[in-house]
Amino acid sequence: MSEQRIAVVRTQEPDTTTASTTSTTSTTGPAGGAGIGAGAVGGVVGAVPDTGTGADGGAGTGAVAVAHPNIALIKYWGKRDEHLVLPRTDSLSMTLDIFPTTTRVRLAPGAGRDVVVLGGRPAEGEALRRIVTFLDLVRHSARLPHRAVVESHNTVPTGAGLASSASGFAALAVAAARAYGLSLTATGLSRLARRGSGSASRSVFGGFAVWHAGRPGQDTKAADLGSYAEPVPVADLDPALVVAVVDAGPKAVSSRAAMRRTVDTSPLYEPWAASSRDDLTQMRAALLRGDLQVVGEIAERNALGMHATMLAARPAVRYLAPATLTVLDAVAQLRRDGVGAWATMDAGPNVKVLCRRLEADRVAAAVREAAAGGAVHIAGPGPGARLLPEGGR
Ligand code: 2P0
Repeated sequence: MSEQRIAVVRTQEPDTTTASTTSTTSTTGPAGGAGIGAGAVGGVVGAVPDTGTGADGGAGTGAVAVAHPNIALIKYWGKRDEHLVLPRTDSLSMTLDIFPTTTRVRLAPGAGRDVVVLGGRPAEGEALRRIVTFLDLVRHSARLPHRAVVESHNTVPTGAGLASSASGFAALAVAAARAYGLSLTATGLSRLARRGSGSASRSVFGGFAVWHAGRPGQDTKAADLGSYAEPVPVADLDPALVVAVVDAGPKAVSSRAAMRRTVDTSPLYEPWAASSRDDLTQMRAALLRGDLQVVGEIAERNALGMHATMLAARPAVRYLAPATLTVLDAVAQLRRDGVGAWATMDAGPNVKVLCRRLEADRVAAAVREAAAGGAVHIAGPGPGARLLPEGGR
């Protein structure tokens, strides 16, 4: 396993398997009575409760990190452990160079609760609960009780099946680890990000990454240690992903709920999981020899198979919309015209088309016409999650 170092040098991997998943603090409302409503974006630093310990609340207790979303070419769909976020199968993705998430974490010693501001608005409900639970895990690992102020700016349409939770929890993991003084390797950060959202484990790395499911049936600690992402060796591919946003609205069923229902009720789930393991082996070989056509063909069949498992769930989960199928028709036409283009879809109706960088403009034009008014973006392989200088953007 390659132990790349991103944030800080490892001393010892903290045990992140035993933290409680429920916060004992209130997770609603502004911290310490300091308002975070009006003017919260620029004013979030000012919203840190007055603890009398200075603006940073202590030495070295703030950090900013940036991370990019990733798109899976071999999908993660189904968990074997909900608490540890352990998947049933390995998955493989490309991190994008668009839609970054920037997250600042500042410790707030003395504050009674965490303050979380997403895109300038106080987080609430499930989004807030997941972030506070994640911070509880970091606090437990770091043996530091302090609450935090989290400010995050996401440039990807949230909840649209465009992997906003991947960039979000990867950036949060890197920033929170530094703010709380956790000394983790890139592998350790990947494991930590996984606990926030499975796909975030892959966004810790740039380019292509594989997320290992790890071996089932192990004790908790061994199972946690065995599931992380790492970079995948690839030949010179010069790939692009053309992202067609046919609907940027929030999805009706969360991916978390949809994958649970699929595993529990779909008769097609186990056959897909078995074929996905073969797909991964074949795709790794194709990436190594630079065969984009085979990579694309495997990615498309893997994604369609994943959607088939959902359609067979009881009740069915259907993310694919009429506009999705129109874009799929355009992709098929591109292939008939001799252009290498292969589609993949996640937990939403949007389509990502894998192609050669040199042909991305042509693919984008065809997809734009089919997407009828939807935004189209061209992405290349992007960087892994990283710390920014304090105050940096
Ligand atoms: C993926 N997706 O591999 C797959 C394909 C959606 C379809 O990872 O429950 O938000 O937080 O671990 O990571 C979306 O699921 O789920 C996802 P949780 P996550 O990209």
